[in-house]
Amino acid sequence: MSARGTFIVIEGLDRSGKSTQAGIIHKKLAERFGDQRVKLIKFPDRTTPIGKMIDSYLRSQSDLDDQAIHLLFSANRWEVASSILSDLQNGITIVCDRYVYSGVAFSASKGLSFDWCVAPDVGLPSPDVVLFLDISPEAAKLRGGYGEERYEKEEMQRRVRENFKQLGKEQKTTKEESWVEIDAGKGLASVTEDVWTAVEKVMGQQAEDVQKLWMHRLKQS
Ligand code: Z5A
Ligand code: MG
Repeated sequence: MSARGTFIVIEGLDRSGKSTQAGIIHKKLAERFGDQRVKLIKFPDRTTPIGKMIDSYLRSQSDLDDQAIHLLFSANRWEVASSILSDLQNGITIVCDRYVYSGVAFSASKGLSFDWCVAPDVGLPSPDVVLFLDISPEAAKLRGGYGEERYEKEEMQRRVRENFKQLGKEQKTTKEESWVEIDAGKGLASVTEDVWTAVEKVMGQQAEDVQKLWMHRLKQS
C-alpha cells in the first residue's frame, strides 16, 4: 500500500456525467479518508488569469488561433502541476474532472496533429487511473441538449470521441497509466457503481513516485 495519494482522472464526452461522478467520488473518498485527504480539481480552471482567457474563448467572447488556445489549456494545467505533485506526495488523493486527454481530443478534432497536441503536456503528473466515461453523442444530447459554448456541437463531439478512443488504445499499449472505459449511457446508480468499483481497485496500489506523463514520446523523436 502506497503512502502517497492516488491521482484519479475523469474524462469523457460532454454531458457524459464527469462532474457528477467527480463530485460523488470526492464525497465518498472524503467520507472514508477524511476531508483533508482528498481534493477535487477541474480543468479548465476558469478562476486563474489563464483560465479567464479560456473562459472568454469558450463563450465566444474572444477569438484565438487553434494553436494558441491549445497552449493556454496546457498552461492552465502547468500552473497547478507542482501543487498536484506536492499534494500527492503528501498523501492527498486528487479527483480531477478533465485533464490532458480533453486537451488532445478537442484540439486534434479541429485538425491539429496528434503529436503536436500531445507535446505541451509531456512531463505533467501522470494519473494513476483514467476513467473514461463513454456515451454516444446522441445519448448525450438527450441529457438536456448541448449548451451554448463553442465546442458543443454534435459533429465535433463525434470526432472528439474518436480521438479519446485513440488515446485509450495508446494508453493500453504503453500501460503508462490505466485506462478504464465506463458505459456512461446507463442510469446514474449503475454508472456510479462502475466508477466506484474502478476507484476501489486502484486506491493505494500506485508506485511511490509520481510518474511524468508521456515521457516515452520524447524518446521516440
Ligand atoms: N477543453 C479543451 O478543449 N481542452 C482542454 O484541455 C480541456 C477542456 C481541459 C469546457 O469544459 C470545454 O473545454 C469542453 C472541453 C474543452 N468543451 N466542450 N464542449 P467543461 O468541463 O467546463 O464542460 P462542462 O460544461 O462543465 O461539462 P460537460 O462536459 O458538458 O458535462 P459533464 O461534466 O460530463 O456532465 P454533468 O454536468 O455531470 O452532467 C450533465 C447532465 O447529465 C446533468 O444534468 C446531470 O444531472 C445529468 N446526468 C449525469 N449522469 C447521468 C446519468 N448517468 N444518467 C442520466 N443523466 C445524467
Ligand atoms: Mg462538467
